[in-house]
Amino acid sequence: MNIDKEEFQRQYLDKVAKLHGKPLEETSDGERYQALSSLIRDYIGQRWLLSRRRQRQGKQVYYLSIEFLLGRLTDMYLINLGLRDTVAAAFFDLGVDLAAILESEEDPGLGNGGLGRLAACYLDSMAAESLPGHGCGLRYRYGFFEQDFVNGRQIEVPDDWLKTGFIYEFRRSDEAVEIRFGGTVTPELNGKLRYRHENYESVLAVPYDVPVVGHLNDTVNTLRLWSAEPHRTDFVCSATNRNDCLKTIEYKNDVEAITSVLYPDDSTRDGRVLRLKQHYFLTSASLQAILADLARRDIPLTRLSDHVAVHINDTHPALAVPELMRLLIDEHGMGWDEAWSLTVATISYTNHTIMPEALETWPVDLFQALLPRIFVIVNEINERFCRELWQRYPGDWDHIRAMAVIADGTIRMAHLAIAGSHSVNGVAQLHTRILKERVMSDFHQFYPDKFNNKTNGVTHRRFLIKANPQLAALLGETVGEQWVQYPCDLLGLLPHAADPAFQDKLAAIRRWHKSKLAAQILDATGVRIDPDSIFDTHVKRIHGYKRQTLNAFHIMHLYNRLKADPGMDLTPRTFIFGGKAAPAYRLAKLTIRFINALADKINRDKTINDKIKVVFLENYNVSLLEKLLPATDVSEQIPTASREACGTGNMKFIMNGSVIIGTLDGGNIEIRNAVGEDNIITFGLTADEVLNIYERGGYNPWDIYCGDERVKTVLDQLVNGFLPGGPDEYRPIFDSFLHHGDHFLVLKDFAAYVDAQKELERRYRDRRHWLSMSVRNIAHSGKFSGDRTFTEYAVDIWRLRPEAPVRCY
Ligand code: 26Y
Repeated sequence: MNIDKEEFQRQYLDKVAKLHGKPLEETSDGERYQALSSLIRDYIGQRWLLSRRRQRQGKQVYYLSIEFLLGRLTDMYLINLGLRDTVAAAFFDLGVDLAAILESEEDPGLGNGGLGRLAACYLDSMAAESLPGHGCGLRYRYGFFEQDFVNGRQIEVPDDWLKTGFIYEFRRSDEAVEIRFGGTVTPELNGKLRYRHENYESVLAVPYDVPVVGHLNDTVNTLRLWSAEPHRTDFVCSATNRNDCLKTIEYKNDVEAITSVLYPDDSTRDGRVLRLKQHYFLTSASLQAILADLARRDIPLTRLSDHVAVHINDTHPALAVPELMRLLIDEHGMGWDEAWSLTVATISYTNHTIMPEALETWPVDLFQALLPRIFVIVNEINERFCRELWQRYPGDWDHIRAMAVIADGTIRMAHLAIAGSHSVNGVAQLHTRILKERVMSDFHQFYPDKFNNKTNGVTHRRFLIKANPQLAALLGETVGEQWVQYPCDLLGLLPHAADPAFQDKLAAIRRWHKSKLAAQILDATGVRIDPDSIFDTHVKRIHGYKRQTLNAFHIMHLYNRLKADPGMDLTPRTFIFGGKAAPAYRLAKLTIRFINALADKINRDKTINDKIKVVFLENYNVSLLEKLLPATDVSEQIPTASREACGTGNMKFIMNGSVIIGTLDGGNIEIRNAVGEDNIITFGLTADEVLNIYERGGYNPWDIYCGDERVKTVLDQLVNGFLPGGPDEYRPIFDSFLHHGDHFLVLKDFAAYVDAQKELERRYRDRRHWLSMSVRNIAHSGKFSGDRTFTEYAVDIWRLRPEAPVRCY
């Protein structure tokens, strides 16, 4: 956008006056933020309209996702509009602290982890590549919970992110659609097979559109978030009948619950029903809007798949398959076969996990009661699919039952998604191989052409340009500003990897961020950390397979060594943790308590000369990640091999020059191939070794406990009163390793991890060598740009033609 500093100042002061009726000097940071965001909203509105007009002809992509983990938007809008420098200069002149203003923005946390942040990265990439790709999600009234620590324990506080309003959403009441739950369906035979759906509960889906601004181009795409609202109810309550009024209130509460929280507690039947309601609500509303838009564009439905691609992010929106069938057949009178080929040609599916507990299934009774018409369709899909299987595997009932969409009273959403789409992709080479060869091997044999890999990628705009502007500027000076459009240009850093002048600049930037982070950590936790220590960061959801305990056990072991030999030559290290545990996941919550207790013990111990410090930062979210990235020396990516489909944190850290210590899993393997094995520290069991252990039914952890003194000491310390909190507090963790089989093979990888940590320290001590590793990581990060991944999706899956495909791959 073209606007100079003075003009911006004039518009901003005008906005402050109009909104707040007082001079700038008297406004709070919050009020200043309001004025800035309101001005940005004005700027975007006009561009949005023009972009929509231009896009009318081309094929549109709709990315359906139950999560969109957006992070703060204002600074990203400024960057993408090309206004950040102008605005920073304008505020500097006005004596206003832009960074403080930006901190008053809520962090929209409409997601919980990798899958949701990936969806947000792809929105950013689609707009940056000028492709008409839109997000469809839910407008949760409360975001993923806010995490507080009380006595080291996680407490979940509702995330009331809408309390002061969300300036970047545009409510479109006129485009609301109706969603129907429950009731009865009866076949009506009058020439064609039709169904009458009666006695259902009707809910309004109201869209709120959020603009997605492309980087330095004219594109503004849309993220459409649906909100559940009751039909008009006030007239019922004004009537005299009190019972009607109570029923109306109940209806209103039930409806509003649909978009109240992300992942409602599924330990009760009501909770499970609510989740399924959310899934149907999202898919039905999105597809109705997509078909309405097609009609507005005067495109016949028979050409649907030439003009629309619907992508489902994991199986949560897999009801798109039967819902699209319903719309085509019931609402538009199409026959089954034509509807089916259009559905399959339109829909594509990404699998994000092979963890058995995350492969969604629904009990038939629950499903049928909530979605009776959809159930009839799923049943028909299943029958036709099983007939096809019979043709191929006549008489092989076991095979057919294993692949069926409905079996043993449950509906398997992954099977539905695979049967009903033309493309199924994994998110890293290893993950796709495991899908093809193991988890979905039957399907791969049956549909070899559907399966493909799309290794994840992330956006350099948020995680480098926004998070680390100083580094972004240094990269621009060194390889040319074009790297922003073509992240592979970062390969141009390679000749500078060993250049001491360049290394020193990089080191100075990192040191600046470390000292800033140290001040923030002191402020937030009261713990003083040394900016010259190694910052070793482990941030992600807390989960057994992500093995925060492996990191913690190594820290305990280091501490034990220091206690035994206080003069030990150890490079001071700060271990930083962050991450939320699912509220119902007891062991994960206890892991937080355990690491906090360990931190307490170590940080208070004056005898170790501050050689190690441990902090667990509260409420890890996108904004906190952005502060950690530029200040991190070592990034922990240590899942049990084969369990982490890809991981995306690994990519965000390397683009900021952190060095990974990691297992040979998911994206780490491809990062190692790109940066070279000298520039990453890998260790531990391979995926095939892990899978073989699982096939043998596990291993005996007592062998390691009894055979490795270090492991025995650390495990005993969980239950002998070594940690604050008492000897029984952490027993479930102890038991999970020794009595429940160490499912994630932490003890099995312990020795290799300790060796890898030693190797890491050895390399860190050679400062020049370490910095050259750091440079090489940044240089190779271009391959892990979401623009690259997204272009692959566009060409291979959605059959779009990007204007200028991301070059150099
Ligand atoms: C149980 C069900 C409701 C469910 C809820 C959330 C199932 C899955 C999920 C979330 C999965 C997820 O975030 N997966 C992650 O996706 C990333 C993006 O592809 C991967 O990088 C990461 O390895 C994977 O764990």
